Amino acid sequence: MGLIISKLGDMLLNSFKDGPCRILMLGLDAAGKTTILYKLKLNETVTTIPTIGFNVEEVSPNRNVTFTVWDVGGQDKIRCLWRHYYQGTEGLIFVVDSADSTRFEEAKEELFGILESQEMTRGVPVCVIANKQDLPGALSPSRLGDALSLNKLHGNPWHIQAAQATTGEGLYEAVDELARMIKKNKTKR
Ligand code: G3D
Ligand code: MG
Repeated sequence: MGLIISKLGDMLLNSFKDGPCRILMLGLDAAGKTTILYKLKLNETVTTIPTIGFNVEEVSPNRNVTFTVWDVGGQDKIRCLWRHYYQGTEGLIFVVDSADSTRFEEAKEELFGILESQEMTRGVPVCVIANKQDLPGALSPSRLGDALSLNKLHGNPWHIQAAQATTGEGLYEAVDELARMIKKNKTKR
């Protein structure tokens, strides 16, 4: 596991060496976002920006990349605050608890709402993390992708990655795939 973690650090440095890159990592509360930040060894630089009812975690593992993280879902009153953070987003990581079928619909609505909002970068690449694969009843990435209707994401390149944030499994692949999609997107423009 030590190897995986150190590879992750190297990969984060390598994948984003082409210039500043702004990544949002979003998902419903308890999906596993904070655990992922810690596994990526980003914990040492986590700054929490508390606003009324809205906690934003922001980390910069190196000069070129910023991860901005918050919980989505439910809080209609504070949605207007999200817009500011959408601007300039080059990649979206959307984390889902693959074992919590009671919240797939909510997760799907949030994901599509985020991508459709005015301030979000058109065609931003999306990596969905199908987290908590260790839990009984966890959906496989392909079945979770169906539950989230990812096939309806016509304007965005997307990928869904199986992961277990508690061990770090799948996180390397997720970030690597996102970096690949971002790079491809940049050369297209
Ligand atoms: P959030 O930041 O998206 O709200 P957290 O989510 O990272 O705080 O995680 C919520 C809970 O899910 C935590 O448990 C965390 O340990 C657990 N979790 C995260 N990833 C996994 C995983 O891959 N498998 C399992 N089984 N659990 C996971 P607690 O008990 O601390 O609330
Ligand atoms: Mg959290």
